[in-house]
Amino acid sequence: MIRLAALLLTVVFGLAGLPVTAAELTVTDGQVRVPMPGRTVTAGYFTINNDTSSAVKLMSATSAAFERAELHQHTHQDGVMRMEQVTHIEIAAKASVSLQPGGLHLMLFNPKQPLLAGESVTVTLSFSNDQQIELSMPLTEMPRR
Ligand SMILES: [Cu+2]
Repeated sequence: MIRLAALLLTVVFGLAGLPVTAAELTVTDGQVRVPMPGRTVTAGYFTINNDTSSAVKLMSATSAAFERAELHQHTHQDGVMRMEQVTHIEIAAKASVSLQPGGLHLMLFNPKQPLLAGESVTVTLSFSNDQQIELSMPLTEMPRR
C-alpha cells in the first residue's frame, strides 16, 4: 500500500512537471549554442545532479545531430584560454556539476543538419553506472558582448 502511494505520488509529480524526489541522476538546464556563422564547432551546457549515494562519472556523449562529441575543460595557461579533452566528468554523491561557458563543456563537431535557434537537438549522455540519459537540448544564440 505504501509502495502504491509512492508510485501514485511519482505519477502525480511527473504529470505536474515538478522534480521527482527519488534518489537518482538527473540532467537539467541543457542547451546547445548555435554555431557562429561559418563555424562547424559549438558547445553544449547542462547541469548534472547526482542525488544518489555514490559518485558517478559522465563517460561520454553522443548526438545524432553531430559527427562527434567530446567532453572538454577550459584552462587558463599564461593568460591564454585553452581547452582540452577530458576522459570523464565526475559528480560526487549528492552533488551537482555544471557545464558552463569558461569551464567544463560538451564540444560538438560538424553538425549534420542546419542548427536554428529555437529548435533542439538530442544528446545522449553515458554514465559509469551504465545509465544513459537522453536529453532534448534547445539551440540558443551565443550571447552578444
Ligand atoms: Cu571545447
